[in-house]
Amino acid sequence: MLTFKLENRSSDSSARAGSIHTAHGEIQTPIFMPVGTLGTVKGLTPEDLLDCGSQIILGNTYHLYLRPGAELLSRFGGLHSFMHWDKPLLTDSGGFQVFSLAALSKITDEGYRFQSHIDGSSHLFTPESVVAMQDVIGSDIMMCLDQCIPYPADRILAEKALERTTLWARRCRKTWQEETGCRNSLFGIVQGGMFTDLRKRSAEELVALDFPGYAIGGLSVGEPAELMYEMGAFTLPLLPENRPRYIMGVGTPENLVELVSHGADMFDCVMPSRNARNGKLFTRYGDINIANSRFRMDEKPLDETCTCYTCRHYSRAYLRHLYKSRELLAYRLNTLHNIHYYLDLMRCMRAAILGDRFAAFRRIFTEERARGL
Ligand code: PRF
Ligand code: ZN
Repeated sequence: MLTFKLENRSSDSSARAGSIHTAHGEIQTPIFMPVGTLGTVKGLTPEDLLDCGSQIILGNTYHLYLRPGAELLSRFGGLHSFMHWDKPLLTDSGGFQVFSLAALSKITDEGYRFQSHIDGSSHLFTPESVVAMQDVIGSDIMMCLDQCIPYPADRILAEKALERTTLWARRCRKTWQEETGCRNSLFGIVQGGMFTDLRKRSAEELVALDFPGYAIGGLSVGEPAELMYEMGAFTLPLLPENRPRYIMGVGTPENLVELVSHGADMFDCVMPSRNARNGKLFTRYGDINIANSRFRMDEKPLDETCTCYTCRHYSRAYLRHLYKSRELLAYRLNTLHNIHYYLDLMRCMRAAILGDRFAAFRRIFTEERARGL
């Protein structure tokens, strides 16, 4: 099981720096986890990920269960050795991916019945089966099965989903303890829609179950950023100070800075990798589209302050050319940069928290990002 050490709390916000110790190494928080849904962060090797400073990556139970499947992963001794990644690994439990990808036929207290988005075959995910699957994957951090609801959603649905999420958390915890001997770690996920009293109830019910860490789900599902911040700021302090707090599926660089200021420790999002493949690149001075004709003859590196492989060796004009020509190298170089940007942002936040200058860091970050390239 993991242990979490709180290293510093900023005096001018609720931001915190810490470290998580797992069987596959240490994670320095706050941390961003690149998304490697199918056992690969698209376009990058594990060595590339290490070069960018990745300390932990995320995989998806839903995808890995459908392909390559439990039998193969079990034969290979889990995902770490199958994909040649020996650092920490977190897996999402599958519920959210069923909700967003599969043809969901039925959600009941039993679990999710769904049809595969690959071949239409029928499957059932239960709290017990997703913990067993994550144990086969060998994830250092497994997530409970939860029910995420869309935005907007009414109170009746939000309450039902939170009750089911607690029920499932209890069953996941039991399976984790009795079937896996708490070999790895299991996080509970807070739901409750955009209702503060439901968020509070969800957090209290999960905290009573005593998980090694806690996630906040159901954010960044289409609500305005201000509402997401309000829910994050309300829910984060309800979680135990001495456990890692993870905000699932968030977000933009601005979202990360805001939520770290309220005490979040961990994030994952497809944004840096997916946007890279669509030519949308993050820089210190704002976001750009590399296809823009203004970069046609531009000899400067993408981000003059960035130390990534891409920025050390290539011009904006070359990156634009690769992207416009749909060259495979475009995906790779763009992804390297965007992941490096996100991880560097987290490192800068951590250093600012450790030096107790988070508010100053944040002022400069906001100013520079708005300046434009
Ligand atoms: N639950 C789970 N995974 C998730 C979410 C959730 O609510 C979200 C919502 N932003 C992203 N990924 N299990
Ligand atoms: Zn770069």
